Amino acid sequence: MAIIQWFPGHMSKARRQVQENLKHVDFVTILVDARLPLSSQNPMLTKIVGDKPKLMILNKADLADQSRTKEWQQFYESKGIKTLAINSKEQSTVKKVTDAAKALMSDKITKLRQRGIQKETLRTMIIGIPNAGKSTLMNRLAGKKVAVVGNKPGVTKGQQWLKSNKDLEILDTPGILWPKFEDQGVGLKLALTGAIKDQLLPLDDVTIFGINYFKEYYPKRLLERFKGINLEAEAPDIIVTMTQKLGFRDDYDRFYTLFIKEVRDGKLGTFTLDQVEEAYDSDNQGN
Ligand SMILES: Nc1nc2c(ncn2[C@@H]2O[C@H](COP(=O)(O)OP(=O)(O)O)[C@@H](O)[C@H]2O)c(=O)[nH]1
Ligand SMILES: [Mg+2]
Repeated sequence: MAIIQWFPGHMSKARRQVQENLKHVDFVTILVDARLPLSSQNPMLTKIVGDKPKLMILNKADLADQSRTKEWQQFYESKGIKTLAINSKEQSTVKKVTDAAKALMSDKITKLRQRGIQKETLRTMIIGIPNAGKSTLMNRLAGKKVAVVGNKPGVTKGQQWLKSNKDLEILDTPGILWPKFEDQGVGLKLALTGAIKDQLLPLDDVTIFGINYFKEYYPKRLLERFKGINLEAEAPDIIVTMTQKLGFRDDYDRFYTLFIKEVRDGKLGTFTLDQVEEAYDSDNQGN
């Protein structure tokens, strides 16, 4: 498999921008994809964010395996990081995020009050890797179309605060950070969920990874969607059989595209690609 060439040349600039903006906020909202709470994080996140209070939002929770999401929340909460699992497309998100922000900052608010300072509005900035849902969440919180939703960073205007309500304001420029890129396994997870461009990894590798993953963790879903497959067979054989059964003859690309799209759209059900054990493993390695 070719080495991944998606290391953005402007990483240190992105990091500086985030750190500059951090000065203006009370807490930072770290947005990750609930299907990959670990792989969709920036590898230097802790260094970049420093000791700013953090709210970790596991976004796209509607697409993720609920029990895994709970495990991930417990993992981060046990490390003292406040978490929230949401679907940014839902209206209820506004109250959930506002309440979490107030809970996160309650000590600080109390301390300020004791000094006679009434802190009305909490300010945050949203940071995350591309496609984590930053624009969607910002639009939802601001209650109007403000940020460009899609795979590309929005057009940057002069810095402004988007008012969510009297309690919460969001910096209009999200912090866009790069994902981990050293690890092929992480690359495949990012590719399968659509976090990185499809051109970056071969579609057959992504499909084989996806089939093997579903074979191991969600075999029934594979059987339900692709009736008559032999779960004992190797992924490439499954691909050949399915491509033929679907009437695509030997157009394997057509099958890869269909499979990847259906996985991303949740047609094979909710799933999570990162396991909490992987985080413990990397902890033990001192990373
Ligand atoms: N199902 C689901 N899709 C979401 C959610 N949040 C964002 N998306 C989708 O994810 C894609 C990327 O979102 P976007 O806001 O452009 O990500 P950004 O690159 O971080 O700004 C879009 O297709 C959104 O509709 C969510 O909570 N649930
Ligand atoms: Mg965006």
